[in-house]
This record gives sequence, C-alpha cells and structure tokens, in this order.
Amino acid sequence: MVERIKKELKTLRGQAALFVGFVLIAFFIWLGMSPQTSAKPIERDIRTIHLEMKDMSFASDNPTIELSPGEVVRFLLTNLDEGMKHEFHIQGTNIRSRVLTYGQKDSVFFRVPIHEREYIYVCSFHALIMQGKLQVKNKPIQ
Ligand SMILES: [Cu+2]
Repeated sequence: MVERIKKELKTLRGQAALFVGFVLIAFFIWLGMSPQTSAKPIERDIRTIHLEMKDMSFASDNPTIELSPGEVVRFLLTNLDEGMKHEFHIQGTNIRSRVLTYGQKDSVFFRVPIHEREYIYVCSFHALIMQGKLQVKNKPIQ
C-alpha cells in the first residue's frame, strides 16, 4: 500500500493530486481562521427567539416572553400550520413579519426600548387566539 502511494507520488498525476490535497487543506484552515467581518459579532450577540406557528398558536401556548431593556432580539417565525396563513406583529410598533404560508419562515428584529413595559404580539389574522405577551423587565442582579 505504502509502496504504491510512493510510486504514485512519482508520477505527475500523483503530484497533482497531492498539490490539490494541500490546497484544499489550506483553504479549510483559511476558512476557519479568516478574520470575522464587523457584522458577525453583532449578529452573534442577538438573541433569537424561535416561534413556530402551529395549531393556531405561537409555540403551542403563546408564551409570555421576557425581554431585557435595550437588547436586540430576533424573532424567527415558522409557519407549520398546513393551509393557514399567519404573520407576526408587535402591537403598538411597526414590527411585522411577512404573511407566511405553510412552511415559510421570516425573521424580524426588535430593539427593545429601555423602559419596562408590556407588549402584545399577535397574528393579525387570528388575533383573538394567537396572541401573547412580551414583558420588558429589568432582571434582578444575581
Ligand atoms: Cu394566524
């Protein structure tokens, strides 16, 4: 086996293969080490809140979600309700997702204000049953 590889390496084809191998390894090392663009650290700091729309609800029970004053959150919405259209809107703001059909996703970003308060999020089409609370609260220092 080793002999065969040695022989192979003496041929032009073998050397070309070796070269391609090195280039690939160098490329993956470069991918891992490449400096991050300025957008990446910011993106990483944003908390993502995934809300699946299913059975005419957000995440089964329209959860009350606590937000910290001043944070930026991303709501990731996925419509898993076959045959139903849903959307996501935070009342009293202009935060609104696209209208999603079954299987579609959308993200909206929300810069949480610095004051404690409560918001209601809804699907405007089914606001009576698809609504939950966002509570902007200072967390007690632990
Ligand atoms: Cu809906």
